Amino acid sequence: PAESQYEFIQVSEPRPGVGQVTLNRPKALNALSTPLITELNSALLSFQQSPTIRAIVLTGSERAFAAGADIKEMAPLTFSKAFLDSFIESWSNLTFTVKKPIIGAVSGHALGGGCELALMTDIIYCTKTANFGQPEIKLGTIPGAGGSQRLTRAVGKSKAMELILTGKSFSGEEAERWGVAARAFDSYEELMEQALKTAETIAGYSKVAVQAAKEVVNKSQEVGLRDGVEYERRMFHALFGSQDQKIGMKAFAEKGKAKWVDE
Ligand code: CO8
Repeated sequence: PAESQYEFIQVSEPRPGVGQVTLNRPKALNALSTPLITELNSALLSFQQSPTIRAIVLTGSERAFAAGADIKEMAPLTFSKAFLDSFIESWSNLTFTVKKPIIGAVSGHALGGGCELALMTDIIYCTKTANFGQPEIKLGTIPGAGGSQRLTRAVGKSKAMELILTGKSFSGEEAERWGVAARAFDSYEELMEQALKTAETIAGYSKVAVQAAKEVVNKSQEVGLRDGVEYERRMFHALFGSQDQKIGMKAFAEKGKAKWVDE
């Protein structure tokens, strides 16, 4: 879609096969209002449907990935309205309907819903000074977009309890050390360069294998070990039915470079 159709985000294709969504609501530090989330979902869906995009980078600005759900929008919300409109439910589209890998490139604030949005991405890269946290407790509420579940899976119960019950934030350096982020970088420029580079690497592999890999890793977050391993094995078996498996292994044997057909 044309960039101009969006008010709160920007979309681009900065590298071959790589789609980038940049949250762009600078006056509110990318606070995640419903219109912003609607645009984000629409952009991700069009990347999902695009035949050329193979990996996605989701980022904000140097100052803020996103400073949370829009507090001004939430302040007057009632239980019945939130419940009946399934407030926040559409956020999960990112995790449950996008099969292409998403790299979250986090600089600055990633608080509340912003931290949760980052946790929904497949790989988090951040700056060492990034400011992650779940400060909802300070507002008289709790994480509502998966933070209590995903952060706990990432850092373990005791640390997650401490973070969620105190609202204390943690740095990008800590995020890397605790395994929340895959890597933390010294500068914003380096962060973006490395995020795009990794996305480009992934975009260079077979679409079928990449999306199967994402699916099996995600399965590990949902089911027990035995079921997960079995699911992985079935998917592994299934990939012998793909042409790209034949192409990849033949190229290795012939010391050539695989030319994927995505079938
Ligand atoms: N919502 C709405 N507006 C915001 C938000 C937000 N989350 N964060 C910042 N802004 C606005 C500020 O109001 C300010 O606007 P204005 O200029 O009109 O006053 C502008 O952005 C700039 O912010 P500051 O002047 O405060 O900038 P500072 O650099 O001084 O401070 C902070 C930056 C520390 C990030 C500070 O803005 C802050 O504490 N923000 C709120 C962080 C927060 O509490 N986030 C959690 C929100 S709750 C949440 O996400 C609930 C999730 C549960 C449901 C699932 C998601 C909906």
